Amino acid sequence: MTTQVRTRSPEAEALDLAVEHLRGLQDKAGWWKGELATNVTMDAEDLLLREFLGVRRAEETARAARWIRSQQRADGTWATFHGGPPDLSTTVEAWVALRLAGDAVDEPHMVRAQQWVLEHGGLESTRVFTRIWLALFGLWSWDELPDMPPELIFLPKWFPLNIYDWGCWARQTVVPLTVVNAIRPVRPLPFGADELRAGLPAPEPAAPWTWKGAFQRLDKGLHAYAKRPNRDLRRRAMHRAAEWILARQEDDGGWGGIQPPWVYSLLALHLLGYPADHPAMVKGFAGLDGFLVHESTPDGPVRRLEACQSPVWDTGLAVIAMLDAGVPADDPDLLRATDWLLDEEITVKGDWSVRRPALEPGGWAFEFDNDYYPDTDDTAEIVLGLHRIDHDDPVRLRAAVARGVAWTVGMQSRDGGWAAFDADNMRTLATKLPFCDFGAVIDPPSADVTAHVVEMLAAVGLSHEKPARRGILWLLKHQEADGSWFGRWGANHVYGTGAVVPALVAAGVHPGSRPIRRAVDWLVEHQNADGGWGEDLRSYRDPAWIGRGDSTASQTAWALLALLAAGGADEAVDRGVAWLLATQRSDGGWDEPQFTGTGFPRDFYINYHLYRIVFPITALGRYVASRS
Ligand code: R04
Repeated sequence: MTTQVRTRSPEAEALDLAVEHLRGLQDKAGWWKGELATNVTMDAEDLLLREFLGVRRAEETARAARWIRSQQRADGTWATFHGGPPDLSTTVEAWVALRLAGDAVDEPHMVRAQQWVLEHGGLESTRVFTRIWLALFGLWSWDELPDMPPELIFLPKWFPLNIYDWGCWARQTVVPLTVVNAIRPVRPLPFGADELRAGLPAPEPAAPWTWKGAFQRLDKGLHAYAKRPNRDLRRRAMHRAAEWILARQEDDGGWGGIQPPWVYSLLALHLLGYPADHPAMVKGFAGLDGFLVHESTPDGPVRRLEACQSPVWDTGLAVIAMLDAGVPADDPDLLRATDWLLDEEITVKGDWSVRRPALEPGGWAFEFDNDYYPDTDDTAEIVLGLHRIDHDDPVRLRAAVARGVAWTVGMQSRDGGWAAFDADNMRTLATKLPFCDFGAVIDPPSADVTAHVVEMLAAVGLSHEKPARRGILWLLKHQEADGSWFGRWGANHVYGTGAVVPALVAAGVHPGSRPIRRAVDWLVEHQNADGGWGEDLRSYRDPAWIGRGDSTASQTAWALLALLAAGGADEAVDRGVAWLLATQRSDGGWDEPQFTGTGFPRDFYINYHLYRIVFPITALGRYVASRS
């Protein structure tokens, strides 16, 4: 008789290796933070800001320019995501930044960019933000930009287009830009940008009975008013805007923890006369430096700017991943993460309280220091992790979890869904403004966020209460005709479906029910021949790409999370897991050049560098647990 030695499965081995890799990425203070990569408009605008303020230095210019050049493709263009189509506004901003760095118009890489821009509409066809940057240097006329007056800040919170009808990121961007726009500064450069003008005539105005046409006519009126505004009203509006901006500066010196409001707020304060040594300005610039990533390359050192940082989000996802991998609930690394997260709890009111004045603060934000903008998505993930932790101060932990849950419940929108940062932020009027030609401008409920919240409510035993039930109904109502769910903050239907199915099952929806089976069928139909899943970001603009794209580690994991929660589809699951094992690197991680995070559908995308490790660990962990 022979004794059987039970060897560990290859899946369990892969999981261990991945967990060790993840442990190695944790900061001593307890948090995880992967780089949040976006596109070169961050770096171009950084150089333009410093040029405008007269503080641009040669060495940082050289490093940023080196990075921008390294991202140019063979056709001379820049994209907004890895492998994406050329983007006109990004290419124009990169070209101007490289001119600033001293690249000559007739160097081959500049000619290629210029040629492509001219063939695709020129400066005239770029987004409003790009043309604002050009106007600051006299490369575009302020007269040919949509007007946005600072008096906007006086609109009461019930009036259409008031700033609290805008998504928090758009609100924080537009308030400082109204100040810039009222001052219309021009600081000429030693070069022009006429090389990029295609000579196109201004587009025909839209018909007056459409929203677009009506707003174009309103814009004409605003331009006329801007020439002779009521001086007293304007002065008070500028003063109010400055106060509003200063009241929202965070401890890290930034605004909302994201680059555009940060940069435009510094610009506005500067134009309002705040000197470079004013504490708000000093703090603002120092904090922005914390968003720089430095790297050495064969061509020399580079620097690039993160649009935003994700420590709370990444730490929450890493905690969940470790727990799903079977790491004990009192593991020292998990306890360090827990202590750090407990200290990050939001204890003050923010802009969200304008729509929910009676609601007590609680929950978590995305970043180190953005206390005025907690979000329900982060709060849901943090609670999903924390409530499973075996902490030596369980009273403190349970109280923080309870406050997070209560805050999130209070943030439910009136249609039963949840949005990320605000409740009831679904008036679409702002989206029709000529000024708003880029990104999302409002923050309505989405399937991915609602799913995370429903999953959290189920985890803390509240799935039978009214908020969760309304959330479940919201999700069922928003299932797409093909059986999937849309992904607002991750790419795309694979993310949405990967979030919703586990949430619905956790909340008690029967795995054999029709909505779940239709979602499973959709995932199985969209599995790649290699066993993985992938969905290209082009899917936001072109439905032909929905559910299609090269397999990636994070998207394969999302699909697996749904299939494992639903049960069945064993063959698809095994092939997906096999893909993860086959593509794992020897150090336990995965490569993922593809962007699988969404800032704004169609316009702004994110490569979260930790997604490639945390989601495969969660998926492998749940797989191993389900098969043992
Ligand atoms: C993944 C879900 C967590 N949570 C979303 C957080 C996303 C963090 O990354 C960004 C958020 C951003 N907001 N607004 C911008 C932005 C960029 C990010 C933004 C970008 C360009 C311009 C204006 C704003 F990287 Br112009 C909220 C739900």
